This record gives sequence, C-alpha cells and structure tokens, in this order.
Amino acid sequence: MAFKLPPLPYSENALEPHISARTMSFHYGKHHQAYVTNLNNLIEGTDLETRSLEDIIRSTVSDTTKVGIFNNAAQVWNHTFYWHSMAPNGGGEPQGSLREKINKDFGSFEEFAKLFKQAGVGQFGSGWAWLVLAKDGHLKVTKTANADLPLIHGEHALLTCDIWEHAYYLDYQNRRPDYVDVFLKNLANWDFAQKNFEE
Ligand code: MN3
Repeated sequence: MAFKLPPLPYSENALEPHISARTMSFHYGKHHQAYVTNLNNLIEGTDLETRSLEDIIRSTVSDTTKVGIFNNAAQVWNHTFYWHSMAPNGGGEPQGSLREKINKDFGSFEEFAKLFKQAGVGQFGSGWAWLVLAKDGHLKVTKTANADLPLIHGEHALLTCDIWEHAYYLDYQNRRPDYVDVFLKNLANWDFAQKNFEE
C-alpha cells in the first residue's frame, strides 16, 4: 500500500490573507506531494512498504544508508501535522487545560509566544518550531533542523510551524519574523494542540 497525500483540512485559499493560495498550491501540491512520491519510490519492494509512517521514521533515523527514506517520511509527517497546526481564524490564545499547563510551565502565554518566535526565527536554515510535551512531563518549545522531529526524541508534538523558506517566501520574502508572528496571531490551531495534549 503506497502512501497517499493526506487531504488538506481546509481549502487552499482558506488561510488568506495570511498564507496565500499560491503558497499553499506549491507547498501542499508540490512540496508535500513530492515527499510522498519520493517516499513511495524509495520503499517500493522493501520490507518498509507495509509499515506505518511512524514506524518507518523510527526505524530509519539511525541508519545512514536510509537517510533519504527518513527525510522524506519525516517530511510527510511534519507537513500533515503543520496543516492541522493552522486553522482559518486561528491564532489568539489557548483555553482550558492546555492554557493552564502553558501558564504553569512557561509562566505565561506571552513567555511561551516569545520562546516560540525565538525558536522559529533562530533556527539557522530550514527546519521547524515546535510546542512539545517533553519526556519529563513539561511543555517545551524546541526547534529542529531539516526533517528532524519530536517523535524521535521521545517528545510528543502539540503544534508546529514550518520555517523552511518555501513556507513563507512567496508571501513574506525574507521576513521570517513577520511570518512567525502571523502564525501565532492568526493561524495557530489551539484546538488541535489541545487534542494532542489530551492524548
Ligand atoms: Mn514545508
């Protein structure tokens, strides 16, 4: 069973004016699709063909002969998670148990937002900014390079922002800080993060 490009949880223009339909058509339709296609080509006829995406990620991360498989599998996972990390009319601040936990572990939502922006802006080159539940049970903001992701570090992802240039360049050019601001202010899907927190 080959992997399929998972459907977007909204239409390609649903995040406008913050993320354009043009960005979405390239980012989802070309980049995400390419990771799926590459992964399928790389695992075809191997024993990985029947495994879950998470299984493939875990079993290839330390294998230097399978870097291409890991990178494409992880990028398939990361992008699906990223689409769900955003919503039309998203942004603002979380409520409920996640809000309490953010206040407890970061001191305030503002402090969390400051750290998340620092992670996104401070990642040199391509990567991802994350809100995760760490192994010690505390919430943490992290950044990862390229395709790297929390699940191989024993962390549970709650929310992510793609900070590869292809995520924002058509709309924001070199203004990555503005893109991360807009992600927090207008796009972050706190219902999704809450659901991940409860899992
Ligand atoms: Mn991307």
